Amino acid sequence: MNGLFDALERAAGPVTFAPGATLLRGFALEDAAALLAAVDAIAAAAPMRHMVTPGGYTMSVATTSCGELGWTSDAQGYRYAACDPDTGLPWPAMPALFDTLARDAAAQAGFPGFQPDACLINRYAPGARLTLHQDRNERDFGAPIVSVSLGLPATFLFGGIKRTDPTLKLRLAHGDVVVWGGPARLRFHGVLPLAHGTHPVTGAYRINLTFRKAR
Ligand code: MD3
Ligand code: FE
Repeated sequence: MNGLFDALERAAGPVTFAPGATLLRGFALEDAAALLAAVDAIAAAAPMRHMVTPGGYTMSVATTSCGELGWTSDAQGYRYAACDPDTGLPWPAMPALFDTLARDAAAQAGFPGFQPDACLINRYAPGARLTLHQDRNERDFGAPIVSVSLGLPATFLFGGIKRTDPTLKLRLAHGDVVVWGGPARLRFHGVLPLAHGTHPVTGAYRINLTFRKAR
């Protein structure tokens, strides 16, 4: 029933649905298999783990990173670090395909010259969620964040500048890319608990890549 709508949306190219927030439906579809193979290689060197928040909660989402910097969380707080605290090693390098895809998407959304130095990789199993939060550990809020969704679909919550502002729901599916910059950069956002399902490429998971300029 949504097939035609999706097709039209695809043909129309980038859709800016809020100031600074642009959806590129299916932008990563052709690269999906290569992206997922790269995620497997990264996770072999820097295993997916459930980080503990400064408040003492273990996250339901499993994470790893690649690039010059990786995102970490522990009792001391959230931060970006050059080494993986679990292995003591530098995070795996950002694959050229990741960098190219993120730059191209950002440019299409009106952010030419985006140079990500970190890619946070989130893995959701059914039931995993991300409560409403802001991304403010990066130094330069002038740079956008580019997100790539792979595997099982999720309902994304897009809020306002205050935690209590109303939220808009956005269905993000395999291959969808969203660029969040300018006035959207500091808006609250989250992901509802992932529904059970099986995706032909990722099985029982959703994988989300977020490209950031952390320093
Ligand atoms: C809107 N990840 O890792 S990606 C995160 O699907 C995170 O795994 C979610 O939020 C996920 O921090 C959402 C979409 C996203 C990422 C960053 C944003 C939306 C954003 C920053 C500002 C506004
Ligand atoms: Fe976030």
